[in-house]
Amino acid sequence: MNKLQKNDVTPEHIFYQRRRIIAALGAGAIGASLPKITLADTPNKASLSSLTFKKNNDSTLSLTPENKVIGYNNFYEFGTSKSDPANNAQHLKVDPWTLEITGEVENPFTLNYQQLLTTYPLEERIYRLRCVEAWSMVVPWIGFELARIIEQAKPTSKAKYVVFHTLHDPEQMPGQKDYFLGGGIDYPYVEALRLDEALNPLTLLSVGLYGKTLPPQNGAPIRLVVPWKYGFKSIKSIVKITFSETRPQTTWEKLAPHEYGFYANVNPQVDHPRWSQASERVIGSGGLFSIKRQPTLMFNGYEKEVAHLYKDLDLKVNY
Ligand SMILES: Nc1nc2c(c(=O)[nH]1)N[C@H]1C(S)=C(S)[C@@H](COP(=O)(O)O)O[C@H]1N2
Ligand SMILES: [Mo]
Repeated sequence: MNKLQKNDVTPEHIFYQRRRIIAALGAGAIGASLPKITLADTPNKASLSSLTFKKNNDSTLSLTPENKVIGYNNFYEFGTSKSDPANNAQHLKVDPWTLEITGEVENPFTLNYQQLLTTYPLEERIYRLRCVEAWSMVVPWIGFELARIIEQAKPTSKAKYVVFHTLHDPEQMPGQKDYFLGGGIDYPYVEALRLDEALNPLTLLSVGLYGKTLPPQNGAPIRLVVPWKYGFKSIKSIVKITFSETRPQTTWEKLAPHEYGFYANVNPQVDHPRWSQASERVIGSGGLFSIKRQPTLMFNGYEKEVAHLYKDLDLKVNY
């Protein structure tokens, strides 16, 4: 039993899962079908390697304890409970891995596992990750700016969007085989950014956290981190990045377009239809009944760096 159970809001998937279970089975079976939210037993760190990277000494944010960062996760390919990814993802095979960069570019290329870790100088970025479920964490990510890959790929004049694709491998990812375990998502998981968002210096491709390579549950071997957007934009275990003229439909948008928009900018003034976004629970803080709440900041605190990207957009419409 853990303290998060009492205070958690309904996670994003349960609403849909509940509706579908009702449709599939009839109302009688509902109570027993709801997933529990628990932390995994101490996840295995044995297989992670240390990374060499430039330390970040400017951040004033206090870090979330490592066991929370790697034990309380959303990675629906491995199940929808917060403990499922740490419990079910440990055997994800990350080496060999191929990340393919393709589409509207002059220079398509691929990177293998070693190249992901060594091609671009690594640095630490301490960012808050704010989930639309109204909780947040502060994570010492290790990675490099997505802009490095974009420069190397040389987008053509047609490229307007950068699209990211998670591994599709139902043999390894049980949520891709089991509709309920996978939260009803139509896999593979896809996310996208406008090219100017992708080029912003805050946008990171992360290969590690807390000094080591990424644990599978956090999106090994490479995942996106977009700190001014809700957590769901920060797509995990990426196998392909494509440059496109048209805006694709992204995973959560496809599941529930009135709840999850393409932009997904953290915005305390625009509520999710089911939950306020004005404040958030700070994961890893406080005692049993005193988990701390704090106000949510516009663009998650990165207004100065990114507000200019949206100066011509009505953020109530383009949520
Ligand atoms: N492929 C994939 N990427 C994903 C998800 C997912 O289910 N599948 N969940 C997203 C959500 S909702 C959040 S909040 C973050 C959580 O990242 P963390 O587990 O490293 O904290 O990952 C995002 N990336
Ligand atoms: Mo999320």
